[in-house]
Amino acid sequence: MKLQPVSYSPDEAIERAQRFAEDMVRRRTVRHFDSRPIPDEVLDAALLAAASAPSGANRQPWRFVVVRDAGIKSKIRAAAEAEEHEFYTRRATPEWLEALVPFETNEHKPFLEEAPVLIAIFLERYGLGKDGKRIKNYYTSESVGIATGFLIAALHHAGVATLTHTPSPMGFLNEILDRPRNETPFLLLVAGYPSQDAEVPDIEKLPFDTVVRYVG
Ligand code: IYR
Repeated sequence: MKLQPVSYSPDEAIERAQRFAEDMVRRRTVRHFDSRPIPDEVLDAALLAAASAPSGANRQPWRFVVVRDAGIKSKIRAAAEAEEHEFYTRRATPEWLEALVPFETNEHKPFLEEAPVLIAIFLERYGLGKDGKRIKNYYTSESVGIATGFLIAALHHAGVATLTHTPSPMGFLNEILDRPRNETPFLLLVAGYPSQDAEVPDIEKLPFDTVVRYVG
């Protein structure tokens, strides 16, 4: 089918690109949320944007499970904190713990109950045909990573802060959220509004010319 192209004049393109970048560079990962709810329409629109991401062979191997129920959030918190306890006391190497010092993280994850919304993002490793036959998916981590990026950007655009949380392993999410075996938890996105006293670590992004190189 014919593409319906979007086209901007160079001036418009520059304006749009710069406005978008200005908005995106203001994004900060937040770890302290208040309980103010996110409007359903904001969540729906952000998820629609996320689900429009490109994916290997258009298999769309992402599934988003939105959790707002206090009982389910508390189960997730308990299971995540059990894994985090193992991480901080046994699994993490001294080098890894050292790298985490600026973030002041520990095994306690109150945000999993305080934030109004948890979005558990699952990666569908393979599809299942009607006869139970496995249908191969392609570039699943790349695809789900891109969709997650779209989701974080869309929520940020609407003023919603997020935390990309990855308790490891996250198998408990399959049990608590009753997801099938062909889905692997990819990431737990905590979403909401920063609490009044929210602080963020004093960290910086790398200089532009370290991360970008124009050749030719
Ligand atoms: N999952 C742990 C540890 C952790 C690891 C990285 I890499 C971070 O950038 C932040 C935390 C936790 O959530 O505390």
